[in-house]
Amino acid sequence: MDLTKEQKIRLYTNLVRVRKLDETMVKALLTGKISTFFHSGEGQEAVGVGACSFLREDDYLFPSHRGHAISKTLIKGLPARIILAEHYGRITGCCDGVSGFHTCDMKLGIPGMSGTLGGHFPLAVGMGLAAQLRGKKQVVMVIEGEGTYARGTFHESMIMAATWKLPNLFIVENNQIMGNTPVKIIHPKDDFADLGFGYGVPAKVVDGQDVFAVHKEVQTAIDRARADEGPSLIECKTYRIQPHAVGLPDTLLGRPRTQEEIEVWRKRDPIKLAQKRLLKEGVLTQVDIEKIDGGAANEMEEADRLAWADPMPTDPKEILKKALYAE
Ligand SMILES: Cc1ncc(C[n+]2csc(CCOP(=O)(O)OP(=O)(O)O)c2C)c(N)n1
Repeated sequence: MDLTKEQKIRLYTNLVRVRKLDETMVKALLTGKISTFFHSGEGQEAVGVGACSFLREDDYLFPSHRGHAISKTLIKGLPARIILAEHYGRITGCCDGVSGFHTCDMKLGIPGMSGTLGGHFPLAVGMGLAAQLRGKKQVVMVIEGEGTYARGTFHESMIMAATWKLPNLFIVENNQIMGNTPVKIIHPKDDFADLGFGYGVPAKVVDGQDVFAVHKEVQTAIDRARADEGPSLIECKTYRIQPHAVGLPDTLLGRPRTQEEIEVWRKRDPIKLAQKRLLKEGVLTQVDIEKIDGGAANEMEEADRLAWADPMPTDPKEILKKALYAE
């Protein structure tokens, strides 16, 4: 189904919101306000935004560490102020079962992030089985980097999801680099989508810089899952603009990464691409674009202010009591 004008604007606005939140986090780090690390997702926003903008609240989402999941969790409803509070070590960021990098809020269908990459796959399939038994047509989405699709847990999970036609969606956020290793060295084929065919799972490759293309393929997969037709695999080709984590040396196999390649991908920035299309279609004007930009900037400034105003946790027992959950 074609997107309405409002839906297109929502996708565009979400891209801008995610970029501004990413920038807020990078700024806090580079100005020495926080001393953690951040795996920036700059340039990869269209994957999470395209995949998650129209999920239902009761759908489940298992995101990865890239961009500390903000292109997925912010879009599924986790407030920016909570995500920032977690990074700033504040109490609302680590209590009430809510946390940014660890991304858990069961009320929003975000069960948490696995620091052991690939730990999500079997959990997602378990939740897929639960969703199927519940019969409410919920879907369970996993979004992981391409490197993580080398884990055995993915293959074990695919067999079960495919055989039992579970409502799972496996999204490969292929940013071409795993840590400091180019993808070509860790995978024998050009397309990770090929991994689906061996399991009889429909699979597609999509331009991960094009939020509308990502949304279209993911929506088709969601519709299949809700119609009890089983899982799908979608590979989104994108590119990591920043180093693996902000502040780390930006190397590939021990050598500095070439700036030329980064510049080529910057030209296909997902926000610029979406902007160009929506201006051409007459969906947005330059004034609208500036308004959206200003709105997102205000949202993140306010979130930043509230996060810093939040108290630090003092009682470890209270944190443990609030941060653990069971369902
Ligand atoms: C099981 C496991 N192995 C290794 C790591 C260390 N590690 C953290 S991020 C990362 C790179 C993962 O690459 P990819 O899945 O492609 O995601 P990207 O960082 O490119 O977004 C690695 C190896 C980990 N967290 N878990």
